Amino acid sequence: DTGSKLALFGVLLLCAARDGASVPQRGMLFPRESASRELKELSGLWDFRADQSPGRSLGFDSAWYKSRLAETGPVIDMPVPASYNDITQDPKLRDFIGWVWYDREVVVPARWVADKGTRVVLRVGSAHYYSVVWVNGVKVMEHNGGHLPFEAEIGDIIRENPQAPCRITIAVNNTLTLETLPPGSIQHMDDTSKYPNGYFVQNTNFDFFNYAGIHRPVLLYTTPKVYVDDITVVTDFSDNTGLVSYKVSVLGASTTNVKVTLTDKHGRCVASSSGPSGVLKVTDVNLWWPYLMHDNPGYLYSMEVRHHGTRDIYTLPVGIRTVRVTSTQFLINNKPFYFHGVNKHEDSDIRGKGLDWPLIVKDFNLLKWLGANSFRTSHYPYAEEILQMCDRHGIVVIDECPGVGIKDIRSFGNASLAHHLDVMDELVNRDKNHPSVVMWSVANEPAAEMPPAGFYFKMLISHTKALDPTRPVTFITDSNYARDKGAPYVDVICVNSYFSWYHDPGHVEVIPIQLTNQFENWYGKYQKPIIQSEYGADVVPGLHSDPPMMFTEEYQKIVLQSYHKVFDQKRKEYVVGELIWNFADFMTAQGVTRVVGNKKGIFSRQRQPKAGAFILKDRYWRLANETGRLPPWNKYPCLL
Ligand code: BDP
Repeated sequence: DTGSKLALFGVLLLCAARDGASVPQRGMLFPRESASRELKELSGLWDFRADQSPGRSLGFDSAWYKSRLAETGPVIDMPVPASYNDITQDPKLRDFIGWVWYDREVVVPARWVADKGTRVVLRVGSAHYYSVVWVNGVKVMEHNGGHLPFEAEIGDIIRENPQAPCRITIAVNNTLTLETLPPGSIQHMDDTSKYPNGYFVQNTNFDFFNYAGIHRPVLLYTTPKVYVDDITVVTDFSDNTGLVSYKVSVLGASTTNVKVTLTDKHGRCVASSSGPSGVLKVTDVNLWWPYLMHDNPGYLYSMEVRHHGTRDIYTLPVGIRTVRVTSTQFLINNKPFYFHGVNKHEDSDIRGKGLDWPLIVKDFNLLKWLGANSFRTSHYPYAEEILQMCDRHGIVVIDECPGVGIKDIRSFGNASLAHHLDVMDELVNRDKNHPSVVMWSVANEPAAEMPPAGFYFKMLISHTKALDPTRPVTFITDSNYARDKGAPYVDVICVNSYFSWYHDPGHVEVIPIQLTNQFENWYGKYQKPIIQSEYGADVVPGLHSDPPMMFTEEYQKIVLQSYHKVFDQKRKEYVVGELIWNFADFMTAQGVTRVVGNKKGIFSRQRQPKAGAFILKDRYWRLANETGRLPPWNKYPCLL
């Protein structure tokens, strides 16, 4: 009915109006304990309720944030972090659209409350997609967009009533509009001969399940009142000397009385400096190298930043390396780097997109087993915990923002562009210091042939380059090279193609000619290095046929092998990488082309290898042997 339709739009408008009111983000250093900083994780069970009212606005109308959720209606247990969709048996919750509410009480250590010189910060690692947060019924922040963290200082609120437990309420709305990232649209079905009253669906243009909820850890941490708010490092080297240019911003006082010390893996001080900016010189530097490119990949120094007045201490891991692109090469530390890697998703059974340490560690073990040296964070920023693993293990990252499924011309308007620029600000701000991140990807397969795309990508890419002049920028294309309006602005051309799958299905014999032409056309037009950023084929594990047929293990194998032959010719010229689609099977919306999700994984969703995984493993180790350094065998017993 019109009433509920209007109400839902009301809620969406509420979102839009709130956008401008978002808390400005300053530094977003990953929360770490130190002698001056404490941390309290709020992972575990929260109370939860989906607002099932027709307009989804009952929670706001009845001010559910004013008391415990359990006092205003029924609640269920909800784990944090996790997507809520697959946690219950209720199909309404799996496909829910609108506001869901979480709350829990927290015991705040008495000394945090007593000491007015302590800042208490509430941080949400990420929530999909629009969040409003209250502490003891007082709104403390809002955030537009999933995949990235947001935080607010809550010390004053908890000090108002030091005896009471601290109640945290988080309302999260997963609605996607033409102006969100990723974009989407709500469609109302008015034909009552076909649909129930007030029926609506969420349309999207991306190929993964629209999981929602609080996906990354929520925590409280403390800093002194005067504190290190942000650190930016840019690294370089000349001969044997590493150079770390740093900038520190201190908030809470005008003084920037800081001391910076760099120590090596053994805790030995290798350089130090005073003041808010400077250059640290490291003699006999250990550069940060990718996995399989060096005997000692992922070397990290520790940069301790100490504020004298309040003794605030923050320690940042620092990898010293350079990235540069020529017309035919991607260079790390001035040496040609070839991406032999994967595309991933944050996705698994039951927890959906929720951060899960066993899964993360398993995936890194699989990457190493495979001989993969890189991945792309298709199609959104991954948890910072994952990037930290990449830094430590030397896994190279193409860091992608959530600009996926930009297909509607209305999503190229000013409001969309402004939000997209904000998201790039947040992403670069969060990830700028990770040595593993070597390139920014501003979008995946946008409708780059549409007239507004030229202006849109020019703005977006130049903005990103201004934010970070040290890294190349790309966007991932699938469109015809001649019509692509964004390609002139990128540093590296990243192309997705599915020859013999979406085009000429079943005909692997077309791959050599079509793939060769793809590369020659793009290179001929732009003279920039090219990465095959996606290719692959679906496999239902256990299906076999010879001659190979689509969806069997044999078909995935022959598609991969046919692509590889062309890669081997073109990597001698200007192809600088190949990333399989996809590392593992993943959940998607339901549809006639998806059999319980996308099955292009070389591993199943449960991380068991398909035949294609062994093809890739042989190839990647061979490539590693040609282009880099195999690790000493005894260091990797799993490879024996
Ligand atoms: C590509 C998309 C990716 C899809 C893939 C596919 O970038 O998100 O999952 O196609 O269809 O075009 O498997």
